[in-house]
Amino acid sequence: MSRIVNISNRTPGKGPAAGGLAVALRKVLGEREGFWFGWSGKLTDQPAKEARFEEVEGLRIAQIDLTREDHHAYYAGFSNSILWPSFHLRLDLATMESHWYEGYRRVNQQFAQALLPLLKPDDLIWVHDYHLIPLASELRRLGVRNRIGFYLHIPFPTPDALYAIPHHADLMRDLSRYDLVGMQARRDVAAFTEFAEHQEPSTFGGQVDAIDFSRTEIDAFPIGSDPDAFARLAVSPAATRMIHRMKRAIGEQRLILGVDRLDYSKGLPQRVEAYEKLLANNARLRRNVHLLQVAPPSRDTIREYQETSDTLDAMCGRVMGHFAEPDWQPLTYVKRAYGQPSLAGLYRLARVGLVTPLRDGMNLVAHEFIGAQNPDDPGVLILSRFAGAAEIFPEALLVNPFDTDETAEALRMALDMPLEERRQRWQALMEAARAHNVDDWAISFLDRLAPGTTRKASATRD
Ligand code: ADQ
Repeated sequence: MSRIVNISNRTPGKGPAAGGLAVALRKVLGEREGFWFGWSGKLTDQPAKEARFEEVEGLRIAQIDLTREDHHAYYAGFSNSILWPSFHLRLDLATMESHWYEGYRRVNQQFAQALLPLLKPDDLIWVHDYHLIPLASELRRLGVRNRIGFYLHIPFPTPDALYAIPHHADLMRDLSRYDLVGMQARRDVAAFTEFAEHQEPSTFGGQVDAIDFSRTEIDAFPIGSDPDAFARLAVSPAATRMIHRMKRAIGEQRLILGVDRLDYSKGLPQRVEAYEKLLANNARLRRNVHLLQVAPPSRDTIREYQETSDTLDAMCGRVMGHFAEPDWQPLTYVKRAYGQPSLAGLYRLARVGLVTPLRDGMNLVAHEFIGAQNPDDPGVLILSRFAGAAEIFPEALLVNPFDTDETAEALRMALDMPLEERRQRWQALMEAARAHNVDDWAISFLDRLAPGTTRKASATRD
């Protein structure tokens, strides 16, 4: 069976990580030969040429260091101040410093050069996410003929947002150098196809060469979690301890739960505003509900992230000032990450899971929340229609997160929902979560990348 060479910006570290990819892939790749390649997390003065190998919790990991300047332009710059906001349709939050593109390109070249001596001819190469769009081009330039797949974990932008990105035509040409491009949702494939089929009018009236996508297969491969593992985790001793801690704090109040990285795409201020409206419109719920928002900071060197954090601080303070009493607090806001067992406990205790990103590739919190519910007394999932997960989970209460009146009303409905309806909805959701579990996601992507090569893995699993 071919080895899998898995490549992402960061390789998985030890301990709890508030990042989607590590959680999703650790298990599947642990069962295959190969290695995971990425940046070491170290910044140096000189560019590193060779990767270092180490073993992390059963995975073979190869890493390179990057220079401070390159890393800044590549990561905080082009990837997270241009591509992330634009792909999430937040051009207003993008900083279009197009010179960052040089550092972005250089880091992709360094990845390719360090990878080259490590590759075998029949390795399957799987590249992850928007940091590494040019990697296949750079590998092909060095003569690599292997099958290379790319998976985009975030949404694909609509054509107008795409055209606003400096060097977008190069990036699209880079995507055409992959054998397979996987997206989270059908809406992303549709946006990509719209670009590929129409392509754009020429700049300055000149002729633009159409990009040839005929050798690249594009499809949706919605990622998932391991819902049965979450079901087990949710009754583990660590989860039970967390449930007791929370119950000591809120007693019989019903818990509304949000769990996110602190990111403007997650719609956190809108969520708190919806909760504020719920309390304002339904006096009977005061003292009977509690919002817990868990949101550890991420990318906090970027100004827009600090601003989101400040906005959220101010909004939580406002709701506290307005509704809190000496013996009742309407919400708790925790700016730290928790391990999966503690999260599973919180999911299970929650009457409502509030997952309301303004735009999200998939959103694994929605999958994990479903897995962790008590089948006899399940909570209700309120889910943004702009999360990729909305295509998988139509039985959630789907909301437009920009409309905080609508979200407030969904909260009221969720809190009032009879047990029978909660059970019926949850059963359908759990079935969908199982049908989209993370093992099948990885196997179906790899199977499409190299037909026949993962059959053995599927058979062993069954
Ligand atoms: P993220 O934007 O990081 O991921 P999401 O899918 O919601 O978002 O979460 C990924 C993982 O991080 C989940 O396993 C979750 O449990 C964990 N996590 C989130 N908040 C946490 C917290 N407060 N404490 C501890 N753990 C936390 C990106 C894309 C998503 C896509 C994933 C996977 O933005 O759209 O679903 O990749 O493809």
